[in-house]
Amino acid sequence: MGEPAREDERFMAAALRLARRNLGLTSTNPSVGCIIVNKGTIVGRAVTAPGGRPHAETQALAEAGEKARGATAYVALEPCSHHGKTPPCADALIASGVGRVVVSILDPDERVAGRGVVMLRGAGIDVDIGTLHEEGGRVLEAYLMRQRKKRPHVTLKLAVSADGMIGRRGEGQVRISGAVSRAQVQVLRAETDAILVGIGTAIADDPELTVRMPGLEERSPVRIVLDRRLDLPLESKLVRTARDVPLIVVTGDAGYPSSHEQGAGARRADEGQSSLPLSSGSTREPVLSPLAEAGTDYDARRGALEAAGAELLSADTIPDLLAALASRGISSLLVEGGARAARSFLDADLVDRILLFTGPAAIGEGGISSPFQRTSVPEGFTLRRTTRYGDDIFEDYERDS
Ligand code: AOF
Ligand code: ZN
Repeated sequence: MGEPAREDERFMAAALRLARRNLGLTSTNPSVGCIIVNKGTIVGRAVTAPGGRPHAETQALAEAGEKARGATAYVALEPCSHHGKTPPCADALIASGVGRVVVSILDPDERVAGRGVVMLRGAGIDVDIGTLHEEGGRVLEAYLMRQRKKRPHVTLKLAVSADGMIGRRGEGQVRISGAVSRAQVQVLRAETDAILVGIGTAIADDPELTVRMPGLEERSPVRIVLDRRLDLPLESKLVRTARDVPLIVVTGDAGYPSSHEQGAGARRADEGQSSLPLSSGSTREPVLSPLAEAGTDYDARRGALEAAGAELLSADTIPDLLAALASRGISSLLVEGGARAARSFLDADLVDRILLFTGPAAIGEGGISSPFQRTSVPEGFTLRRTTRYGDDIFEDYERDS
């Protein structure tokens, strides 16, 4: 007989690994993993299905069938107790005859909030709560943030050159990080509900912000551009793909306080260039020019963007924007650049995690300064992990709670 606690952790770790698999696919539902174990053997395993239903438990129980009787169910999140779009998982667990349920995290959804556990215990099932709760809290962090704070969990991603720059003035994308980092960013995007950039970056880089990795293509998150004046060009890749992958254009002051007082060129120089890694190290001019420069007035620009499939969203502050995104079920947001967008979120104290990629080369003259670099990460963040991706140093910082 192994130690029961150890065994619980081992199976819960497996349930959490399963949960990770569908991160970014189940919104507005959390991605939950469930493992059913009978006498030390896994007889059922499942993760919340893409789109959020069916829930994990019902699928895992279906696989286990009769073998669920007397078994232990390991679930990342407390089984639901409500009649939502599907019947309660707590009822399904009771009906299956499982003898014990091990839960990592209690569900803060007000329809559940402990009732799942009460139902299970009421039916004579042993319930243990809190196994690997730290890890469980990380896997479910986006869902928990939206439930508890009514805003998405915000990750800021920055790629910074050895001399602390995120790009070069007047240029499109400049190579900062290498191929391994680029692949990591694709995985990150696939796990995220939405990606955000500022208009300067959208114009300077003309990014598509989709996931382009074999097997992950269908996981492209919602793209969001902070664009107070509606400068996003109709010929940009973002607009041209707006019918296939949702695009939200944010107007109002959240789309940059003060940016309207500056000329487009000044804004571009100040905030242009995302930290997006690039296809070539070439020096080229920004690929696009702002829509306003075409002489179209605001209402016409608005109409044209909407006709192209973009959705316009007005928000006056970053907190307002985040609340609006949360109310549409967006639980995780990846801020990808540029410097001004990064600063807006940092100034609002609304960054939960910072992923910093530091490349080996210097940008030199004409560089656009990063809001911070390895030696000057804002206070209130703790380094959780550091590793090398090729020649890049990768650091993962978490906000102190
Ligand atoms: C579970 N197992 O795999 C998931 C759960 O809209 P509904 O009916 O699908 O309910 C959504 C809620 O269900 C969600 O807010 C959360 O409380 C729970 N998610 N619960 O038992 C699962 N994904
Ligand atoms: Zn459920």
